[in-house]
Amino acid sequence: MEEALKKQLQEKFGKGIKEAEKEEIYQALLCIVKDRVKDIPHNQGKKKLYYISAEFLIGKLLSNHLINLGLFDETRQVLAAYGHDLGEIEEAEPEPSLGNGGLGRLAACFLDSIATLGLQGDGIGLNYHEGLFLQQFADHKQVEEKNPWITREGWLIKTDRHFKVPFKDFTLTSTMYDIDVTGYNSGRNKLHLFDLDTVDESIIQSGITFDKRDISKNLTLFLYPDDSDEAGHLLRIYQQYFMVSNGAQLILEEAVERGADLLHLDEYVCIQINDTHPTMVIPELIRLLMEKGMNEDEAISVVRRTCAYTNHTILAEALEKWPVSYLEKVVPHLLPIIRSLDKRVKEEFEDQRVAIIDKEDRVHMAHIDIHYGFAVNGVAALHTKILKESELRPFYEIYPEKFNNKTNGITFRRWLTHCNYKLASYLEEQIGPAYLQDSAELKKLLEYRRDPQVLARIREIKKEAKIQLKNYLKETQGLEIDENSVYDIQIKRLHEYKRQQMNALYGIYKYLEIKKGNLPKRPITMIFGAKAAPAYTIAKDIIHLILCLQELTAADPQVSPYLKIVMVENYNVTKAEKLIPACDISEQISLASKEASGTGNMKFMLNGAVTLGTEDGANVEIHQLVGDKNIYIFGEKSENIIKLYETGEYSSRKLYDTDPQIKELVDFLAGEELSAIGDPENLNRLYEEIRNKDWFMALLDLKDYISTKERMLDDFQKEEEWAEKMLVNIAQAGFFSSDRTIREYNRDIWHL
Ligand code: 26Q
Repeated sequence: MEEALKKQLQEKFGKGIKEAEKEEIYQALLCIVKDRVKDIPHNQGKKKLYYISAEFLIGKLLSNHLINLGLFDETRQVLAAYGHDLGEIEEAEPEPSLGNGGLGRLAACFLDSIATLGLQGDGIGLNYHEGLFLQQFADHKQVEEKNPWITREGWLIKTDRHFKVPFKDFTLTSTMYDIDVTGYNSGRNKLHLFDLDTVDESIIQSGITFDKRDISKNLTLFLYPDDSDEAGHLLRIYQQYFMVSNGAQLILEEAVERGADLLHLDEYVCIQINDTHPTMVIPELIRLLMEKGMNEDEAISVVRRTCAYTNHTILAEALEKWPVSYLEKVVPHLLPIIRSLDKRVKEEFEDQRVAIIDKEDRVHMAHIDIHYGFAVNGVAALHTKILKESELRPFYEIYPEKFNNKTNGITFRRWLTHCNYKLASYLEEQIGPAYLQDSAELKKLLEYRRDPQVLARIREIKKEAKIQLKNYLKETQGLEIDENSVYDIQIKRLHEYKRQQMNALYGIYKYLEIKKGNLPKRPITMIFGAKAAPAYTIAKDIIHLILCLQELTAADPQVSPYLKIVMVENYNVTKAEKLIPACDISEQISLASKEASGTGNMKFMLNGAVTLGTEDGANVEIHQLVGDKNIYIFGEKSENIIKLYETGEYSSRKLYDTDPQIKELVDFLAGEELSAIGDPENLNRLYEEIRNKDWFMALLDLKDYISTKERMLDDFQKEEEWAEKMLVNIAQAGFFSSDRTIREYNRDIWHL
């Protein structure tokens, strides 16, 4: 690496390694790594998997490739010898913001594991020029800006594949871009991102607003453009169809190249549909196969053997339903097929609940996937159980054999080796490198659970990560935090069901306790990171609350030595990589039954944080693995929550009126301390929402949450015992490797 780097820097910039600027070293490494990646053979085989997804939250790629190519250690050492730090060099790399949260990051972890296992599998998505959005804070509020990430030199490779995509009034010609996907010590796959040459960033006015009707200029500008009006809705249909039509054409072309007889497409291809956003791939494939001469029965039968669907949510508002009239306006040529699919279902099943087109003439996208795919999976054991028993029960009764669980996972290359190099190296010293290929090996660490030396070293590594985070937050946001405090972290999309508002109410509780003179034994740093969907008013009000609490606590000399509340701006993959290794308490506090899985919970555990959580999503499986002593569980169970929704019995107002402690905390939202800092309109709206609606029942679990967190903070003081909890969490995290998840997908669904 040293020679290659010298040569590149000399040729490109006429400099040696020592004198080169960080940006220049990054450019040189980019060139070297891209070149090496090219030499890795593509994974091959008769059958190929396509993972089609609206989001791929891939994060920065330099270290990822270095690790996978086995060049990470060497590169770090070479740079260090010349006074450079790889972490700092990476700051020159822009992070693509091609995703929103868990579903997108999962897709990225899966691509890493698919390649690592030597499986032939590519991603298919869109090349959003401005990503989701860049979050900035102004006046204690979220402001959205565009987030350009495409640069002249980067990982994106323009190909000469183009497809024609027909819409109602015009046809667009796509360009396919590729990003290489490497595996750990293994072969190579691709992420294909489709785009239009005519897209024009200059149509963006202030923030993220633009003319939603100018499709040839706006199609791939943003992920999830605002769909609060009809033009926005139509734009999302344009995007989705553009993604799946390109995908379907590519898939068929490549299958034919591999020698497929299209009547046996399922022997050559499996398509994994990542939630309902790519669902139109089903009617589109049927359409294309019929164009090639198949009759409808044949085409349906082929597609049904080829497509599999993953469900990532049970929230009603996320289950996509498109009005037929909207589809008519964008893709009228798909409607005869969708109507025919619907007719076949109605002929076979009387139950209205399983219809594709409902009485209000809306197309239920998930229903297409379930009827016309061969597999349906949930993403954690509890989630799949809820799908079978309640949310998708009528479907489970029809097709029990299609339903299966695939508990999510994370790639340890990014979420341990890269983000917590010191811990990864120490684990390797203790138990050997085998855990990198076989994550179950991490259990060997349990032998050391009472070894004071090992426990001391694990604590030391955590402390170093906490200092690094402190410095990072100081440099990037001017925030002051104390590395001797306990770091309590909640980072995820902002949503009421994830209950950041409940955590904020804890912050208010602690603030008031400190004001009364009840000081915590150890200072507490509460850290939040979250983007709110631009049109999600209450989510933005919750951000406003947190930012007001940040100022309130920082400005109060009586409180700030004991309690800091901070919110990280523009939370993304890169920031997660810095926050997770430094965390003591991992907040996983969704209302039971609402978080399909969670994957942040797994990342924290692997890095030695202890979970404070409800029995929801994969928390249930974490609980089973680490045992009662090594996790803090609170809150109402999912069965009871589901019943509460059925009976409509829950009343936050009753809790507010009858419990003085709850009332005190909720009243603080509308009190003078906060309104002196923030905007009374936002604070009062949130106050009324929680007091009178509280759809996700934050007040129901609030008291149990507070007392469990207090017990946890007490236990944090028992340093040896806490270190053992950290160790057990790390040791039991092996199950959550995405390599394990992908082996299961391949064993049960893909059969590559
Ligand atoms: C739907 C309709 C209109 C506009 C947007 C959407 C939409 C967009 C994104 C609906 C859902 C999403 C994203 C969902 C998501 O990220 N789900 C998460 O998936 C993770 C991976 O399986 C799980 O771990 C999380 O529990 C789940 O919340």
